[in-house]
Amino acid sequence: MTEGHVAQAYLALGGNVGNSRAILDRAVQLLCDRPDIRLTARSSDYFTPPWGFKYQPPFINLCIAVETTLSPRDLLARAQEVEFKLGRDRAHEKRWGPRTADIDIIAYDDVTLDEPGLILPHPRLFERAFVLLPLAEIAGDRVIAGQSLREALAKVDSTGIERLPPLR
Ligand code: A4P
Ligand code: MG
Repeated sequence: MTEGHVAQAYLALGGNVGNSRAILDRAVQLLCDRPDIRLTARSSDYFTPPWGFKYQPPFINLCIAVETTLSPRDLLARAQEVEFKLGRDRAHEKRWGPRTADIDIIAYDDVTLDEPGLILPHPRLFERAFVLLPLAEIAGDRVIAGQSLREALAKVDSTGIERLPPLR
């Protein structure tokens, strides 16, 4: 990574179809398998009760930090490519329903953006313990929209969320 601006971004991953821990592990590998994106931190995996649409299996969630020379748009494209490779089928899923691998960009430097198809920071970040808990593990002091992730985490309900021991 030698050319251009190197941004720091946080991504949230989740899934509840198939062997989610293995699928999300693969997602992290696929996201970071090129020189334009480098993994700098990874949270534990978390077992999380379904949020939004409640009548579906529990999720596995985790967050990663990366350094990247990709633009926000190109990073989103990369994330969606990985979702697709892992068998996500957007045409046949319902909003907030089951999925094999969902990858959201939570923050990209301090960029704020509100465009069709890309909003930064992620608009529902502060409502979601399943994002804030893993994110605070790797970036508790990080301030997004004026709040540290640790402070934000203290305001949400984390009932039922379990941090899982490493797989290997
Ligand atoms: N989009 C806009 N901004 C962004 C961004 N910052 N990062 C657009 C990623 N995508 C962004 O995405 C819909 C569109 O959002 C994309 O086309 C992209 O251009 P989607 O993944 O199909 O999202 P969605 O499911 O309709 O809504 P949303 O709010 O992203 O929900 P999630 O998080 O994807 O919902 N419960 C638990 N415990 N854990 C989960 O992981 N996930 C969901 C799925 C529901 N309940 C959950 C979980
Ligand atoms: Mg999403």
